[in-house]
Amino acid sequence: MKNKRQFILAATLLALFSSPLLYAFEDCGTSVTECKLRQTIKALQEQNQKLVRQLEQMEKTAETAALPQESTSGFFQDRLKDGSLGPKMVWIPAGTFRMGDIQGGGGSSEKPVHRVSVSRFAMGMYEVTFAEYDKFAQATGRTKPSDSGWGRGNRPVIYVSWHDANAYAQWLTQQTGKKYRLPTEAEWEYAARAGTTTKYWWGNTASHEYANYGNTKEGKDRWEYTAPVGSFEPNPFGIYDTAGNVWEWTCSPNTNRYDGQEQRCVNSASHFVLRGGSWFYVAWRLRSANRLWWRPAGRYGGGGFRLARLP
Ligand SMILES: [Ca+2]
Ligand SMILES: [Ca+2]
Repeated sequence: MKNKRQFILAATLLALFSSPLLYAFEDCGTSVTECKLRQTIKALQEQNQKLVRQLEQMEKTAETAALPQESTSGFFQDRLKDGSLGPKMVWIPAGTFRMGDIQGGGGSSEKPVHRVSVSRFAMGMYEVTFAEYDKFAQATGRTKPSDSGWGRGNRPVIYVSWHDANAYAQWLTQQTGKKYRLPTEAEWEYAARAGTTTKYWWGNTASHEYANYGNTKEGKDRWEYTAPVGSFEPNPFGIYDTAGNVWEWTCSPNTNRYDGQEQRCVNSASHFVLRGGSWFYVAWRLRSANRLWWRPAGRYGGGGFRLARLP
């Protein structure tokens, strides 16, 4: 009973001190002690609110600083240790898709067509460029790869082995604190299809209006060799040059037929899969389902890569 009385007293006092009415009569003067007590409580409440607001602001600032540089056009860039920005990355939503030779006419390694679920991840908006790779080579004392005289800067890096691509991903991971790696084959095809089931993301007919291939110039394709990245339209996910320009290394080992390895990243294999065709290859190789495989040490004028980044 005593506890109950104390509880009611405390609740009454709390209600009284919280009441805005009370403060309207603050200078009532009935009791100096009571008035001072009220004033102290009011001051403490105001101080408390001020601290809460300060804390909220500090949390907001900390969150903003930790966030990667987001842009309104759908990409983000993580910061490197020197304050500069990493490659432009695009979030790819989680989903399920049909992987493989949906339209027919593909190679035996593109079969069977099967359903694959992919978790949310980010994919490079472009193939990794010479500018990006050269920065890494410079910082780590690696030999800069040849550009065959076709130009560096925003052209896709070429003559990079699977090991080179992985070293770059590891360096970027260490620089940004975010996990970068090559995409698995499944992630690559899911990102390249961007919800489409056609041979190419733009339809079933090959076209130089959408990609650089065939070692020839035609229409919008004004390049015999590599084209600067982003010279054509992006696919529905907002990523460029999945079809053509340079082949892109994946972290999945080659298999004669799909057996689940296409959803895995491995550290070593006799051959790794590359995707997307290149400036040199025929249109058949640019199909979203097509697969090519090279030795991990192979460096070619048509071989580059694109990075994935985990959330
Ligand atoms: Ca061309
Ligand atoms: Ca490509």
